[in-house]
Amino acid sequence: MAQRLAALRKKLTAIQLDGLMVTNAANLRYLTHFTGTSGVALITRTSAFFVTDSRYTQQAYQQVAPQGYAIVESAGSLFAEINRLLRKLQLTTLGFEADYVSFNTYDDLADLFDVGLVPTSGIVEQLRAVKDPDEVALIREAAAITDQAYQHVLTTIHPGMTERQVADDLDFYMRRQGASSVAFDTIVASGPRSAMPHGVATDKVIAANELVTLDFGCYYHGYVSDLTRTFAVGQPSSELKHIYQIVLQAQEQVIKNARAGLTGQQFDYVARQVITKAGYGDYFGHGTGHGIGLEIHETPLASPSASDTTLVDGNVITAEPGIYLLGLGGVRIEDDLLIMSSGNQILNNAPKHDLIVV
Ligand SMILES: [Mn+2]
Repeated sequence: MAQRLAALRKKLTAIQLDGLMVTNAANLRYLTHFTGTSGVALITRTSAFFVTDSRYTQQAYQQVAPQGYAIVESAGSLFAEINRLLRKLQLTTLGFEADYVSFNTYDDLADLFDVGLVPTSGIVEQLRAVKDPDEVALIREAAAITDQAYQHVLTTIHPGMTERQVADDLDFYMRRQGASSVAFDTIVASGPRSAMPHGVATDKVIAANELVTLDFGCYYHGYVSDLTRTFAVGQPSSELKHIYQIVLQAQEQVIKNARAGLTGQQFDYVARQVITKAGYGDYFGHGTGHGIGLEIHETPLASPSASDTTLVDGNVITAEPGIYLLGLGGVRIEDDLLIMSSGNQILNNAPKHDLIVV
């Protein structure tokens, strides 16, 4: 934590801010270890405060105080308490997280605070994009739980089950293995619904000879995993088998090439060119990858427009190309990669090398 605060203070100095007010829950957790829902951190170049209400005071002393924060319990508005601190500390410029402060809250803050409010964007997110070994270990564990859940579902899924039953089975299995919750609503998209990249599980009954795409993940001690596999329940059509092989090749090319120094655009292009050359470029509408960590979508992103993003050692990013054929079905294969200067490490080991038919 000392390292995180030191890195943040270096940024504050570079952009000439006296302090930063942090309100986003994931950023708060990253900087303070707080897991509650009501708190604001004020980090200056020399001090750190955490303001919360009485519901979380004890928790703040347990989680946040050991990280070097003075805990302040507020009886009323957390921002009023922050303002008292700003006066006491005689700050003149305060950064706030412009991406998460509503128009109305900004209005209130501008009235309440005596300091110059400076909108900032992505300061803590940039720090979060580079994972330390402890964070990688938690993502690895989240990925292992996800892999096990996939293996489990392959043994239980059968025609006649609904997508929702499969999702329940996956979700419950992950919690029994130590996950605190799912990372997002589990996607179970079967038959023609597999052409919907984000087809969250419905009451549709899974029929024989359909493709099924599962896209799911879990939280483990605050960190997420994100896994997608497409498999078949009985024999699907030859075109669907064909696109499986193309998506697999595209995803394997990404794994072969991903390393620090690549831009998000280049990372994306590795997959896109395989799919385009095979004639399915128009059926791959989303980006190839996104960072994961405390949140399911975070920095860095890999897409055709991500030319200003450069991957660095310690990023964890998904590799998830897909092909989606309206009315027929779709395929996506996704693993989580730890980016290193020499290449990458795959954090998942769920099988994918042949289309699995159950
Ligand atoms: Mn994903």
